[in-house]
Parts: sequence; C-alpha cells; structure tokens
Amino acid sequence: SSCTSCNSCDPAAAELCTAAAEADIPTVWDRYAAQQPQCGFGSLGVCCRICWKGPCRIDPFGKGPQRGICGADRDTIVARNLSRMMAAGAAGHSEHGRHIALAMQRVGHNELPAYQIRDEAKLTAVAKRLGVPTEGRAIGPIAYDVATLTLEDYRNQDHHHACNWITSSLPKKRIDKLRALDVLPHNIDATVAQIMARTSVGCDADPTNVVLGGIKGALADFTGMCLATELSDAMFGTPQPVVTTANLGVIRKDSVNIAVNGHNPLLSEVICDVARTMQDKAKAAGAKDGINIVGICCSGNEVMLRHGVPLATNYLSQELAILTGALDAMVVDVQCIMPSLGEVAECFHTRLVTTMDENKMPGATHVSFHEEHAEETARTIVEMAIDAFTLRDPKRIRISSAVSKAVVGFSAEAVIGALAKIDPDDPLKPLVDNIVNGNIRGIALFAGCNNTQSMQDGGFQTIAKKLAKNNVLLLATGCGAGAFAKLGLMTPEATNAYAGDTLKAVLTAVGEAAGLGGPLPMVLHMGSCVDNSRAVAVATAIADRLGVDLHELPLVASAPEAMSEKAVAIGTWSVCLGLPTHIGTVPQVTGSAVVTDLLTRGAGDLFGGYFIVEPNPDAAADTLLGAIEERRRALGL
Ligand code: NFS
Ligand code: SF4
Repeated sequence: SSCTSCNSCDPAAAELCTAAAEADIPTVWDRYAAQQPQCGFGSLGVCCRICWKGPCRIDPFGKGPQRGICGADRDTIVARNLSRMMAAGAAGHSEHGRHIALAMQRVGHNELPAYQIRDEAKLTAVAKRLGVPTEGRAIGPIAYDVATLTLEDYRNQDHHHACNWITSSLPKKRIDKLRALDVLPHNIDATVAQIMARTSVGCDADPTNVVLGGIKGALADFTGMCLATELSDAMFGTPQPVVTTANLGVIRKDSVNIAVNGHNPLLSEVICDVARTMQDKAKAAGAKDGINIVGICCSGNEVMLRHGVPLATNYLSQELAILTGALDAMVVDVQCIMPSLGEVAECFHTRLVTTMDENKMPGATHVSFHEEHAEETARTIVEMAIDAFTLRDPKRIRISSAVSKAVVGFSAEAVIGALAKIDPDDPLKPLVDNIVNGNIRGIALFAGCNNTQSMQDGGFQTIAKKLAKNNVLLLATGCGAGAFAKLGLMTPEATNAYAGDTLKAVLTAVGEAAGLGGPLPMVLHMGSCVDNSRAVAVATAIADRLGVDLHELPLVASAPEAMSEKAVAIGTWSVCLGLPTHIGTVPQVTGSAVVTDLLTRGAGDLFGGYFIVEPNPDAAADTLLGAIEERRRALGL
C-alpha cells in the first residue's frame, strides 16, 4: 500500500501523512517535492564550493567549462567532495565513540553515579582482545584502562601504529592488505583532519589519491563504530533476543509518550532508567498506563535491542510521530534529527527537547546534558513530558493502528550463543556447515538510511524477501532494521512466510534450540548504525575459522536508501573490507568517470569489494544473488 503524497510503503506513514495534509503541516515529502528538480551539477558531484573564487561547476556535456577557476577538473572536484563526506561520516561515528569512551573512563573511576559496567563479561572480553590485563583486577580499573587505550586511537601520533580497534576487529589477512595499501588509520581524529587538509584548495588533485585518502577516513569510521558498539555493550549490556513491537502504533493514548531520537545511548539509557522510577507521577497526572518510552532512528535501535523499548519509526517518518497528537516529548541528542521538528512540535502540545550543547534546534527547549548530572537532567525531561501530557488536545489525537511484533537483539554474542545451543564446542560449525552445504547460500547485511528519492522502506522489503526466498541469511542495522521491524519482517511468521525451504529449516533449528519456540526472525536486528560492527564481528569469526579473508566469503551488503555522510563512510569501508556493496541511491559522483570506475570496478582489484549502484530493488536483489553465487564458485562450493 503506497500513498502518493508520502511515497512510503509504511502503512503508518500513509495514515499520518493524511493528518499532516489536513492540518496543513508540511512534511519531508512536501519539502522533497518543493525541491524538484534538484540541481543536476550537485547530483553529479561536479559543483565545487571549496573556496570563495567559486562556486564552480563543470559542464557535464563537455561544451562549457571543464575546469574550475583554480584549474580543478571534474575528477578532482568529485573526489574531493566524496572524501569530505567520508571524513564527516567518520567524525560523526567517532565523536559518538569518543563520548562513550570518555564516559567509561569516568565510570572506571566511579565518577558517574548514573552509569555502571552492566556487562562485566563483555568488558573482560574486550580487555583481553585489546591486551589490557584483567587477572585479579577489579572491574573499575579495567574499565578505565580499556577506555584509555581506546582513546589512544584518537591521539596516537605514530603513523606506523594502526588504531588498536581496527587491528583487533578484522582478520589478519585483511589488516595486512589494508596496511599494504596504506589505508589503515593510525589516529581517527588525525585521519579526519588530514582529509580536510588535503582536499582544501590547491592540495591533492589526483582523484585516485584523494579517494584513497577518503578510504582511510572510512576505515577510521569503522574503527569509531567498533569501539562505540563494544564499549556501549560493556556499559549498558550486550543485546540478547527480546520480543517487542514497532511502528507508530506504539504511541499510546493513555500513556505519557516520550520518544528518544538520535544516536547516543548515554542519554536514552538514563531516560529509560529514570522513567521507570516516575511511573506514579505520570499516573497521578492522568496517564493511567504510566510512561511509555518509544524510540526513533538509532537511539531507538539502541534501547530496543537492550531493553525491548518499542520502536516508533525510522528516519523518514520522524515528524509523523508528533502528528499522532499523543507524543508528549521528543528528546533528541545528535545526528539524523530533522531540523523541521521544532516547527511541527509547535503545532502540537509536544515538547521538543535538545540535550547536546553542540546540537540545538529552533523551536526546541534545550536541557543541557552532561553525564555527571544525567539523572537530574533525565528527571527534568520526564517531568516536562508529564506536564505536556496534561496539555494534549483530545480532538487532535490520532493513534495509529500500525504496529508489528518484532523479535530483535541479535548481537554477535547472541547469534553465536544461539548457535552454541546446537554445538557448544564449536558454535560456528552449524553456520559454516550450512553455508558450505548450500542450505544458506550467503549472508546479506542491510544497512543505512531512508531517502526521499525512493519509496520509504520499499527497497529493503523487496530485496530482503527475494534474498530470503533464495536462502540468504539476512542481518540488518540502522533505519534499514527499523523498516523491517515496522513491516513485521523481524518475526518467525515472516520466516515461515518468505524464507526459502533450506534457510527456513536452519532458522527453525537454531530458533528452537535457542528456546525461542520457533524459527529465528527472517531478518536479524543487530542494532544501530554503529552496530554494523557486529555484522563484521560475525563475518570475521567465520573468516578466521575457515582461514580465509572476508572478500572470499559469500557476504554482501545493501543500503537501498543510503542518505547520510555516515552511510557514505559505512558503504566505503564495507567495500574496503571486501564486500560487494549495493546502494540504491545514485551517489553524487557520476560526473567523474574516474571516480565512478574506481568505486565500482577498481576497488574490486584493490580490496575485493566494490559498489553496485542499482535503484531498482528487484534488479539489485538479482545482482546481489549473482555476487553471492560468484563467491561460492570461487570457493569451490
Ligand atoms: Ni545510520 Fe542512524 Fe538512520 Fe541513516 Fe541516520 S538514523 S546512524 S545515518 S538515517 S540509518
Ligand atoms: Fe572553484 Fe577551485 Fe575554488 Fe573549487 S577550489 S570553488 S573549483 S576555484
């Protein structure tokens, strides 16, 4: 079911877009329409605004200017623009990781009462992996040392010493390959700064060299996301399977509804903790079902996996949560938060609360969040939501009927734990055997965003169903995972309905052995975007067990609606780890044949992975299946 005004296959979007139109409140889809036609130069990547002699643009048809005022040609311009996106993506994920690491240092010194090491086993495992001594030591000092060593990845100046987190997260063969190509980052911050420096006016003009610099940034992005995931697990718990619900119907009439939107669990975890202690207050204000925390975007994914908090929606329909008229507060931190939310919230009783001093928004109330006062801050925010609840306009409440069951929480540990129920001595054996015998043809990771250029969630759905039918094991993170959760594809029922026979048999055997009373869901939810590192952890475990490198395995990735700079970074490191990586959005690089060829072909020679650009989901599924079969043949399977 699709709605022309909102271009989404999410039934809740169709429902609430109607409400938006009736109330004359513009949404992301209206603004998309107002932007048409979008600039052709920008779409091709041949517009440069790097200096104030510009803007300059290259005539793609070859008649007008072929160089900018400084002399940069289309290849240089496209390569610089692309590399800067990778740097920005790396900055986003790595800043998130730094925030967690700095907090963990203080947790180690008992300075932050709102936080603990909830998963000591995970911390110990991480410490061992990084070479931090654990024997006979208390958990606090271990946490401090792990965090400090992690922060080394942001300050090491010896460029021969690659970041600790990347070298401890990939197969040795892959690290050797990346080292030989001189793309292993030694310092996340330095790598981001170096990309900015070399792409500034009058510096690196060799397009291949510029992109290789960007690739080091993408691998810094991977480094930042590995450490963010692993340290978050140590502090907040490693996800285990949990049954919950997804889609806008999770916003309830008789609850104080608070949405956590953004990315960093440091904030959303404490909101969840504090809300549990304030139920009576909410009930006293008239909310007979108490406080209901719901998630949006990756903040939503984080608390969904760790605590079963229902997911309201993914990126593109975040405004629609407010249009239910029953969202009492939306609390945001960083990244992928639409600047339009203030305007939408002002049309309702909803309190929009920004929390990070470096991420404020017009129309929002700012409650400055710092870890040392986390509980107090969270209490203030929950109180604001309870007050707002009493100001609801009953006539404007529009509770969505769209809600799906979702079985989520598949960390690498949870996946391996489930497999261990079949073979405790060699947990990976059942998975490897089923890949070798062809019951599972391969593994696909769905990642990335929503994008107005395609039907919301549509590509995810089409490609996943086709791959599942062809017995490909499916993993998902980020807003892709949000799409599957909303659409009911993270359920045993979906496995029964859509998975091919052999995949279904494997998922059923593992699900039953793991005590789920039925098959594993058709798509395994691994978490937020930084949790893409979980999928790499599983892949690395398989590669190590077989003694091969990642590019030899039948693994693929797909981001049908890639949008953000972070997604550009993720897609690029996925290619550099050796995966055929599909994007359904045409990237802003096609103005340069050199850069396009490097990403879609040259990368294959260097890294084994390459980009597949295919906006048509059905064709993309076929190409991904072809890539999986090609890898199987090369392995002699
Ligand atoms: Ni990933 Fe998560 Fe979503 Fe895209 Fe944004 S929320 S970090 S960038 S839009 S998947
Ligand atoms: Fe134009 Fe060169 Fe300046 Fe870019 S860097 S805006 S191409 S003069």
